[in-house]
Amino acid sequence: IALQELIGKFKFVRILDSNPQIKVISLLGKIDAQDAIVTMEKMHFVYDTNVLKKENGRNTPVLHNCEDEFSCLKSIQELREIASNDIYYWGAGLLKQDLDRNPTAKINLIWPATPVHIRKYEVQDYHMLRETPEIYERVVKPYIEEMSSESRLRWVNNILYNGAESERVVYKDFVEENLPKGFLVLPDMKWDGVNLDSLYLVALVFRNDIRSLRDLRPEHKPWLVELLTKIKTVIPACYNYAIHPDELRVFIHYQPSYYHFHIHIVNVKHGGLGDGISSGKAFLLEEVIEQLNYLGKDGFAGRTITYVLGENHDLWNRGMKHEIPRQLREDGIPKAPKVINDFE
Ligand code: M7G
Repeated sequence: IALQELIGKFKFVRILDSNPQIKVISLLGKIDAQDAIVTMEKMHFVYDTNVLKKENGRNTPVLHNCEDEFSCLKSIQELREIASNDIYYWGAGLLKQDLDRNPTAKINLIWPATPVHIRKYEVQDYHMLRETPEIYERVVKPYIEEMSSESRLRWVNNILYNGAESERVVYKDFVEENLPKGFLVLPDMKWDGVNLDSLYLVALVFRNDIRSLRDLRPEHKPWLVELLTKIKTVIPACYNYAIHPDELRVFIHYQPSYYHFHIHIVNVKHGGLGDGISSGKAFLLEEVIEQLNYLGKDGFAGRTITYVLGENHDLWNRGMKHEIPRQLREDGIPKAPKVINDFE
């Protein structure tokens, strides 16, 4: 069924979250009596085609005058002044839109959405916590096992083995007799696929023995180095060197949403991604590789990892919420007093 048809049937239930900074809103609703999540993101401005100018051997994108009918200023159809003061003026404008050349919003749909999806998109409180190897073994590992079901990872396997999104794959490194080493890179669901400023790709590996950062051991180092080198070689070439290897932020998430090893590849200038590129969630692949030099043979399974966890995450109720007061006690950090008087 096509996206348009599904969106047409969407019956609104409630707003899950709204973020004015990244201009994203997530709505919960029903489509054919099943839960659906629609996420809408206002698109970035169009400016005239980047001019690629050779400078010191690099193709430097130059942002030049907005001449295109959809470019920033040219696209203003109506303009109303809100107020002015001295040399300052501000107003509201209506911009010319076009489905292909200047769409208004990027619209994502998850349907049927599971309770895990709904909780992930719902506004929630976040906490910093330490995951020790012991907590990992006791709480997190069993959870990861449950989350590695065929249905949860179907989209990954569809891409790797069933040709899903195949026309969008930008690079496939695949040697039949050496499948475990192979990987492919394609545009992430988070990217509009057009604006290089917000380039967001995801690399999926063919091997399925690595569920997360926790499974990385020193023996994986050469493989990871090779992956990273290939990514930094191939991706700039795929985009005609409008982006350079040193402009790619390459990282993995812990905790990820999907426990099949994958790598996020994002334009370094793209910061507006909620918590997706924050410390406490994103771990730079270079740093991960470097740490493997110092971790023992158990690699990341033997390390305490500090990260951010939301209260809607299943791990929160499976034990993490009890770890936090325990850790604060252990650190000698006093509890907040029960009654806080107003400051005089
Ligand atoms: P993650 O770290 O497991 O989750 O990354 P999170 O970043 O969502 O917390 C999985 C990545 O895969 C995310 O960047 C998703 O946007 C992306 N992704 C998820 N799905 C279901 C798809 C999909 O079907 N196709 C593509 N191309 N990307 C997806």
